[in-house]
Amino acid sequence: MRLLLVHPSALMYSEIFLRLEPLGLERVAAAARDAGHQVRLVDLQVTRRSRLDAVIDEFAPEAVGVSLNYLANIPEAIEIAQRVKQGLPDCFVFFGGHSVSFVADHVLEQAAGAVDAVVRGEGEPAMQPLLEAVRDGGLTSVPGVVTRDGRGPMPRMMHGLDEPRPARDLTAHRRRYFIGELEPCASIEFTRGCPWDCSFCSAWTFYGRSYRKATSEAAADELAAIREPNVFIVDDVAFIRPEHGDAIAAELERRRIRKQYYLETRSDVLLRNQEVFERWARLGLRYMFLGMEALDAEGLELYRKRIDPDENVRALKVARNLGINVAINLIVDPAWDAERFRMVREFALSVPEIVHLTVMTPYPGTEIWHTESRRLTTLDYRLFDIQHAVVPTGLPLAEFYRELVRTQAVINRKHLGVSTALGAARILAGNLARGQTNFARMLFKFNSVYNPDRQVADHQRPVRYELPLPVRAAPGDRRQLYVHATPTAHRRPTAPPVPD
Ligand code: B12
Ligand code: SF4
Repeated sequence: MRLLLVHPSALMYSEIFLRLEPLGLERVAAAARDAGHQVRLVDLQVTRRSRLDAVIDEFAPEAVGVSLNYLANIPEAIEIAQRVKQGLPDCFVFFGGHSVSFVADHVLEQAAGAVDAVVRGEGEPAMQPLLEAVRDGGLTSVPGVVTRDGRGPMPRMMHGLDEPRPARDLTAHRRRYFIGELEPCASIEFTRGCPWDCSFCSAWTFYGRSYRKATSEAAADELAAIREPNVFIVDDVAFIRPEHGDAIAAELERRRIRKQYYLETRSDVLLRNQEVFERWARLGLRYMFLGMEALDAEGLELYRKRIDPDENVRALKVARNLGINVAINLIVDPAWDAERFRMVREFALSVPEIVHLTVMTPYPGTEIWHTESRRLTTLDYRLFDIQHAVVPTGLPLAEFYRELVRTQAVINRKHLGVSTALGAARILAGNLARGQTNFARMLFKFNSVYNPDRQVADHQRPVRYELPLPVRAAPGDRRQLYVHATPTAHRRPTAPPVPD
């Protein structure tokens, strides 16, 4: 069967800092190819929409799958589905990915026939049975599949991560993937899932707090096959298990593989497993993203981060000593007043780290979706990108965005200040010499994208597609939030103990 897989456009507010390959979609593509299908992939993060239209016309796909990790992409995905059906009414159109797994029935209704099915959960195991069922019938017996006529059994998780290897050969324009100065940059997955349970996050509900690892041999084989000099490790929390990080490092040392790395982790994991991060710093670990989320104990408790402010401060010191650049994330509570923004600006200017701000947003699949949702001021999918306020703001909305953007601008200027610019100039010159322009564009694009008037105007746009109104979940059994069936053999098999 001819299968076309599509990743929607980048969300504007994140495109400035990074744009990365659609790793999940590449794995789905590999699973379909292993099952004998002919597969093409179009990533609209780096390809014009007109190119997608051309591929649809030339390739005449029999099935089209769209990746929906991000809620804010749902309206665009529905429009793509409509476009496909207009030209190819018999083509089977399906959606899959993180976010759509939590709102599958609703999206099928909204698409009004343009989408034939949503695949919930991990896509790899679904591809072979799904495409067989498209040809032979029996869609509603495929695990994870939801159609307007019924749904298959709950999706099951894969046992390991080693196979299939992402079909990186299907992504064109790979030079356009970057994160900060690391360009071009590929992505890799060493582990999947997270054993913690933060209240604002859906990573743990999607994977049911399970935690699976690639073998060190497979991880090293994959890294050896990656052509880019830079690699973003997509794991939710890197190196939870130090022996796993060490085993991969040992393979890389043995094979003399050297690249520059960017990863995400938690302060407590860094403090506990300093040696493994030190070893990776020697192997090329340059950047680390720490989701600190709040500066005070009260905020950390509210988000159920299970970390105290002192651990965060100590983790920053450790990272500095290791020579790793750190980006910190802080969650902006829409209730903040001007004084609170001022304090955050003061903090951001007092530390050498890069500080990112994201606005607290209840997403389907998170606990706060059920507790905060009665306060939602909008159901416009496009505003659920953690750069807009979707619950009431303490300040008038326009003033809230002015404070938010002012704070982001102060932080941005700090990093583009004279000394940084001098340091950046060397990197910039090197990247430009290699024909890499993403970092250069990032340095100059900030003011055109981050603009309070534009953010307020985003709330005034006519809304065609809205999120479903959340149902209040019964307190108690949080497993009701899980996407996959969780057989006992799969539940947190190797995760460290995390208090319930
Ligand atoms: C790596 C990552 C990124 C990377 C790379 C994104 C990319 N290009 O793919 C970067 C750093 C760029 C990023 C950015 C953002 N991210 Co992000 N990201 C992740 C993270 C940690 C892992 C995703 C990943 O690569 N996993 C590994 C691959 C193999 O799995 P996968 O992509 O999920 O794909 C599997 C399934 O989803 C499914 N699948 C996926 N696509 C398809 C398609 C079909 C047809 C089918 C059948 C199945 C299928 O099958 C795949 C294989 O099993 C997730 C959290 C998580 N654990 O999922 C958050 C997450 C997806 N991100 C999130 C957010 C909020 C963002 C940002 C908005 C943050 C910001 N401040 O701007 C931006 C927006 C980016 C954009 N689109 O412009 C949220 C999504 C919230 C939501 N409900 O919309 C998540 C869930 C994190 C969270 N804790 O809440 N992100
Ligand atoms: S530790 Fe990170 S990935 Fe895990 S639940 Fe918390 S925010 Fe999500």
